[in-house]
Amino acid sequence: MKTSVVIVGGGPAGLLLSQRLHQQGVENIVCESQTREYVLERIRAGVLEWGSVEVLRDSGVGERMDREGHVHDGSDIVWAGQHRLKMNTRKFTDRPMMAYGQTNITEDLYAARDAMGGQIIHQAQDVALHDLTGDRPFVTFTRAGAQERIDCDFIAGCDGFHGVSRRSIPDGERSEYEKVYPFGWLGILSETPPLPDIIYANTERGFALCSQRNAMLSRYYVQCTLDTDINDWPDDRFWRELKARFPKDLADAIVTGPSIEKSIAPLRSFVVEPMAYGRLFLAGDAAHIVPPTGAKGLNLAISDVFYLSRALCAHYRQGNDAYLESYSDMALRRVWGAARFSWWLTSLLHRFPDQGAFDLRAQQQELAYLSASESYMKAVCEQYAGLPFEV
Ligand code: RFL
Ligand code: PHB
Repeated sequence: MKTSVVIVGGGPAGLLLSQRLHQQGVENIVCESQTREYVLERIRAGVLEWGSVEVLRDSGVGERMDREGHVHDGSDIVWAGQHRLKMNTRKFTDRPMMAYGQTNITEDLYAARDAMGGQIIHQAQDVALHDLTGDRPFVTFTRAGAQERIDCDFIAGCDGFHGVSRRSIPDGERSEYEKVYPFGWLGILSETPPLPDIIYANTERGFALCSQRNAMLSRYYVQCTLDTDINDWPDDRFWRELKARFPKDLADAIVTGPSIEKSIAPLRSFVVEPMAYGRLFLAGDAAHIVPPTGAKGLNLAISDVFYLSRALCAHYRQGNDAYLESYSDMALRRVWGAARFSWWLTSLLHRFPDQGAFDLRAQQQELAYLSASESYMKAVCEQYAGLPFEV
């Protein structure tokens, strides 16, 4: 086979890139190792920055999001069992946020790709990238036992943290920056009405979060230790622990019910530099992981794709490679902004095993200062709302 761009990975980053390139007449093939059903079953992100909302609309996948997504003014933080503050992005940055699930976005992208006749290969095994620094790179894989090959001009590595693309950059040519946190999030999805707001909690029992997908679908998380066994957490234990981490009025308002999904996510920060090597360009979780506290992972995948699609379209439509050449630097500036913010919010809201009395007081003081200082809150909201895209 032959195409202009092979996109490795059919998660949100790969599908959105495929859609945006196709809209501009740039041929591409998506090569995904799993089945479509598997990709659609992953329950992940739920909070979109307004910049992401606009990119999704511009990509022709905004219709259901605008109908079903919940536009809100930002998220709340409760702490010390009583104080409540709002990261009011609408007030401080003029930009609201949107609650709309990653599962829905992925469904919308698949529907849009199908409608345009996009080519997506599923269950591609042993995907390998070749000749990345030559003029004619290619991708090989096996499908149903047969070896296949796609020749192309460029390869987009959108295959997530465990994918093959990042590892195809030789060891000596890449730098990796990593921080692993000594806890995870135990999350559940339940078909119950959510609280009206997204609320993060810093409590002595550990972090917790009330979030939402739609009027009858709620998402909740509690901080857990890394050795937590999900089998030790039947629903009633989860609900008890969640409610114990919120002030009484909020705990009483949480509507409980059977969980329809339950999983544990360890927390990690990770960035690879550069995000390009020869004719390979990385986007999304393939290049960086942020702890979910800042709600930035999917938003970064979308901003990477915005930059990369613009760069590839400028190459094909105007013969201009300036954006391709600056892709890695430009994407990394935004990535580090979000990586720093996600690390900071994680540090502010969680209990760490080695946290001493001094650290705890400093954490509480920072929350008190955030409650008291409009200028500090404005700086936080600018980052929670999402830094602007570079022109
Ligand atoms: P994905 O979604 O991991 O998709 C990568 C795809 O590549 C495929 N793949 C391969 N294909 C071919 N060959 C190979 N060798 C391959 N290896 C892998 C995989 O099957 C998969 O389909 O990465 P992508 O597209 O970059 O998207 C990134 C987002 O999924 C991720 O950043 C977010 O989910 C992170 N995240 C959140 N982000 C937000 O912006 N807001 C949030 O509120 C938010 N909440 C979250 C989150 C992530 C979480 N977890 C589970 C880590 C909450 C949680 C709990
Ligand atoms: C979610 O709804 O899954 C969610 C919301 C906010 C976050 C992380 C995850 O910071």
